[in-house]
Amino acid sequence: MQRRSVLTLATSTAATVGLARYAWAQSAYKAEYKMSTVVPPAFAWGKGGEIFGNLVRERTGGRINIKQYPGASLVQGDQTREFSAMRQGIIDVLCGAPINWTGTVRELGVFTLPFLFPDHKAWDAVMASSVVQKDYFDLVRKAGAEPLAVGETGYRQISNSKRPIKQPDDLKGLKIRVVGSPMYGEIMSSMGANPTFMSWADAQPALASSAVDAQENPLEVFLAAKIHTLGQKFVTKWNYSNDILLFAIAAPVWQSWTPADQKIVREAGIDAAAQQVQLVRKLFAEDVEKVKALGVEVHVPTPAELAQWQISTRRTYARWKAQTNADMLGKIEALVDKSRKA
Ligand code: X2X
Repeated sequence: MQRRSVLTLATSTAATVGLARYAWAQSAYKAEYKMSTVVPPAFAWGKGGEIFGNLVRERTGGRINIKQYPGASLVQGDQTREFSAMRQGIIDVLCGAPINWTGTVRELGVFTLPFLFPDHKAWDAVMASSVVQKDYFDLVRKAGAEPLAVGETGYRQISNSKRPIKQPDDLKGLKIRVVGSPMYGEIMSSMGANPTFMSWADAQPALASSAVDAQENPLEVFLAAKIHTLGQKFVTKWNYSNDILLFAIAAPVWQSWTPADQKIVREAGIDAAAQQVQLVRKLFAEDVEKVKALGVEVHVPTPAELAQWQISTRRTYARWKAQTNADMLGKIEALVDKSRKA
């Protein structure tokens, strides 16, 4: 009898501890998880964030409520501070272009080197590689976030208010707004342009007031933000850089969720990323016609012109390959080569 009651006591104590842990886990859930995106859902990128938040909310029955803060408003519009703000607990969920975070973790910009991906076939071959994904995801984990999935920011194209840009010399003397990595600045200055770093929030007034002559962004961004109304009359679709769109959760937040919820969130990230990539590709296929319809002159470079651009960025490429992650880039280059021959 005595033995039995000791056992009962032990069992009920274990149950209480278990329950307490469960209750703790539940109460550790926040009422709202803050997600930063640079642009709102009218852009494919912001839409990807919106889709993700909605899927998580639906599939967890509202247990995990992700709220989107577009305009990088959690960091007062300074998108280059997103990653460090995530580390400080100001941002819980990232849905962004790692190029913006290279000031915090340089290697995260490994996909953005000039003319690395000649086309979507190459881009897909690299992103489908479990080896590259593991390398990259390990890097993100080491930096303090749990990576979920990879979408696509989109091929970045150059626009300006002065003249058609068909060869590197045409960039001479142009004041161009760039963001993210100093690498973008180097690419531009190596061709004789004058790069100025500024956030997306500051870029639009700077274009409107002609403080800068040029900018570079995916054409779906050009269209959604109506950049043609800011005096940008010439576009060159040179496909020089195409970053991923990383869906990731701040490590302490990720650890506060039950394994079952982690699974739901990861799957939601993968589904949202797939939908976002589809949307970006659809917009990419239509962009030249849409931009032309606004009265903007669009130049699509010939293969010979593209080769010239590539040559002019070779030194910058080599420098940044060495400075980011030469090992991972070697693997990426091999996959790109293979996709060209396939
Ligand atoms: O600011 C930009 O140019 C944008 C929206 O493309 C990025 O955040 C990299």
